[in-house]
Amino acid sequence: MNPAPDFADNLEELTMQTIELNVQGMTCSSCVKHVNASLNQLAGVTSVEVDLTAGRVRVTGSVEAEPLITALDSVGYPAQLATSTASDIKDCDQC
Ligand SMILES: [Cu+2]
Repeated sequence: MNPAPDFADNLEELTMQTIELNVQGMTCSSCVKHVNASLNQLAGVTSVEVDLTAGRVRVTGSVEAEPLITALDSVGYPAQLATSTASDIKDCDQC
């Protein structure tokens, strides 16, 4: 039979975290479904909450923001990481 596998070294442990994204282009409940589906299929995603009116998505799981953003982009909803203090933006790179 097979020798006991030793995968322990390969385990990349990502801690559970909640990532908030600002998502553009969500206009109806159908969009919400698309966004939900595209995020839920990603490895490590535990839960997805979509706030249509705020244009925000909250993803919980052992995930990084980047694959979430990539997944949303690929289904037509440009997304970016929402800062936790969105109402308190002080520095702008462009002006
Ligand atoms: Cu829609």
